[in-house]
Amino acid sequence: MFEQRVAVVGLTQSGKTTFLVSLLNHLLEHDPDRFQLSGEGLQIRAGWRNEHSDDADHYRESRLLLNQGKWPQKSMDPRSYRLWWRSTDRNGRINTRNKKIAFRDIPGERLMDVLMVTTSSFGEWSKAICNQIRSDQKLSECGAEFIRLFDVACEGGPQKPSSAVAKEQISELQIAYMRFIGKSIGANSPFYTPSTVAIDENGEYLGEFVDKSTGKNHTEAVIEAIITRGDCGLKGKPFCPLPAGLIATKEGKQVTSNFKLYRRRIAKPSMRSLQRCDDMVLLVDVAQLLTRGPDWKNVCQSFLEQMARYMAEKRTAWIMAKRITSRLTFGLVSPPKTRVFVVAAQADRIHQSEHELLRPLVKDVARCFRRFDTEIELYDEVISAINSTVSEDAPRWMKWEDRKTGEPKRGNSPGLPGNGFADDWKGTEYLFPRPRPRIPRNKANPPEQFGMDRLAEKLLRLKK
Ligand SMILES: Nc1nc2c(ncn2[C@@H]2O[C@H](COP(=O)(O)OP(=O)(O)OP(=O)(O)O)[C@@H](O)[C@H]2O)c(=O)[nH]1
Ligand SMILES: [Mg+2]
Repeated sequence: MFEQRVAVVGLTQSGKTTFLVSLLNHLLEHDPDRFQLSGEGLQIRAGWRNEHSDDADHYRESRLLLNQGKWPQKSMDPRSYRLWWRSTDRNGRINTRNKKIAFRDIPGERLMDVLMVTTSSFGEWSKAICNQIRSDQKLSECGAEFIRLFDVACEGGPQKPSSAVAKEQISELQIAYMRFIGKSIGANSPFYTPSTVAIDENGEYLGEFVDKSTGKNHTEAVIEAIITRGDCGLKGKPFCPLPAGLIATKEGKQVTSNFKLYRRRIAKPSMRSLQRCDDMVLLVDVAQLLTRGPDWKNVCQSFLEQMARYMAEKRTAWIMAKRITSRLTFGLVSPPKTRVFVVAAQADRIHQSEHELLRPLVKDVARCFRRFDTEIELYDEVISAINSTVSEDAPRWMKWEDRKTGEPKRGNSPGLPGNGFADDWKGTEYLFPRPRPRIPRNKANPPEQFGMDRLAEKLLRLKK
């Protein structure tokens, strides 16, 4: 039986795991009044394909955390949630035969490795990373030392330096690159690749190694943790961007093989699961985006651009066969498109009266996908997986419970820009609530949501 594969992607903390926990909860315990699908009375019956899998256990643990007023934990490993489902009418008559669906959740950090699969060699990746650093104001501030050393190493031209010089230059560049990543993390930029710097190959999280007791500022503590852990690649096999002259040396070849091993073991498996999906749900936390400002948005956008290009390049045998058929039939049979749902997530952090203003903002962030309209079908949605605030009638006043203390709070949510991102937008002018999850007293009931039912309807192709 055909399995529908859905990849749920987005930067770290965009709300992927929470989205899936809520969606799975609504599908597994479907209540047509809380989750209305395609007209009245349509009922979903769904279950795990393997009740005892690690992934099913992970879902149950995350759901339990919600009951305790806590959000799901940060993801460290990729997960696949595999369900069967069918729909019935209000009298229990079966509408559809059993179908299979698999949802894929990847830690947001791994997406940052996308450049490793969209470039064809270590040299090309090195150039792409340097261009990325040079082209962004914040990144070029964080990476000034690295770029200076890179340019010095380039001055030698394409001829190989001596072995001793190459060794010294590579080790200086490696340290400078790790310092650059530390500064970038400290400056809240989402740019860090290889992503093992943040989550190593065994799923250990950098945050746990950052020693806050040393009296150093946060960025220095992050840099120290990165350099001590040395996880700029696989354990004991570090790499960083190198100029062509150094790549050609014996030492540079060793770094190239570290890069290739990383690409094979970490970057390709994560990214390939995206390329193989039938549908993609791309979550954008607009509240976070507005708060972080234009530098952050620029970095996000250039990564989305890479992802869009990668998705459009699908090369699975089936699609290739369809492409050939399409040519032979003069386009009468067209190859299937990947559906990409660009979602303004966590919309409950923004006053209800402003939700429609989220749409032009996410459209802007994901506009690069529009360029690939022969391969990608694009939708935009506004959702909250767990509606945890109450919007009052008074303009933009909201109520919620504090994320840490649970104390009741009331505040005025900042107004969203009316015509997309403004030219003079800095980020500092925005601050949105960070509530604790609001869960029904009756713990068997799935959480209140909005927009997820509309999205599920399209995802499951229930709407005629
Ligand atoms: N108000 C509100 N906050 C949400 C919602 N979904 C997620 N959040 C917030 O976003 C945080 C991150 O959510 P996750 O689901 O863990 O994010 P993720 O995308 O899986 O993050 P990684 O695992 O790091 O890739 C949560 O701890 C919540 O604070 C939502 O529907 N409403
Ligand atoms: Mg997660």
